[in-house]
Amino acid sequence: MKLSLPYHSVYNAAGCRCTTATDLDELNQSMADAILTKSCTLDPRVGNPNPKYYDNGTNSINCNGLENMGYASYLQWYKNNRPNKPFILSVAGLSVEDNITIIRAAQEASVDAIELNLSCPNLQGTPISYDLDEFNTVLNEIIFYADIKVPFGLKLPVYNNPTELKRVAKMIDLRSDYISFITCSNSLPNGIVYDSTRQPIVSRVLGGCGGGPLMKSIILGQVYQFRQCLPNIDIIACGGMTTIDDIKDAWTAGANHCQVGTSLMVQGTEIFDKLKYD
Ligand code: RRO
Repeated sequence: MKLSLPYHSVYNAAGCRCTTATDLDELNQSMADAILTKSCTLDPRVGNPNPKYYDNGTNSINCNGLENMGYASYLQWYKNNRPNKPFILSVAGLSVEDNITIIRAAQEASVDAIELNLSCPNLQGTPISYDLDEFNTVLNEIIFYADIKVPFGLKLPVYNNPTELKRVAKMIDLRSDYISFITCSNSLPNGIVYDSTRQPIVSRVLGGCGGGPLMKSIILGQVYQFRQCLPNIDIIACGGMTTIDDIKDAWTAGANHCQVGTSLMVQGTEIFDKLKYD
């Protein structure tokens, strides 16, 4: 099923000012074209110890660790508020079974779309979407058992190896009856930022990095390569989108919509006023 968003939508990236009910209220009142939740699990999670986020105004690092209210609270917020813009649930269950349970409940609640996140950089071991055999198996199971009937997409990690990217594109193409969009991309895993006393700035030392012109170049490359392989799928650019020119670059590379992450963290929801254009 096709994603139904206003043409060239601009909205928040999962994880950025979308974790609490107050965050969702603010997104609802903002000029964002849609509301995407923090990636949710079956049960609420407090995530990693603080500090788990840092930015220097341009680049960010996080080791959030999937802090979230639990899927039921996001669906409850949706039920209570009925926003007059699309509501997208980001799903990051800790097992195939959890993902199936959450996706089924989200469909029952008539969310507008589901973005499945199998690319969190801050959990133990290899993110599923980097282990392509495992990714293939997990997608088969989720699609088979979750009975997908709302617009459904994948939040992908950065694939620097073009052969790997093409293999992922093929996996998506084979499931194009179910997967209608992809979001390129999650943060870059396992960076380090030290403070002025040479201490790691986030509690787990390593974290996912995002924001800024370098990230934007990487993301434009991901969008461009996936667009060549997947002419009919919706592609959402996410990473280093700060100005209208960045967003126009994303359309040029082949994106349909854009998500804003670090710049939303830095500037707050007012960034969506600035990113409106005709
Ligand atoms: O919660 C996180 O640590 C996190 C997630 Br789920 C994700 O997908 N990307 C990220 O940078 N952080």
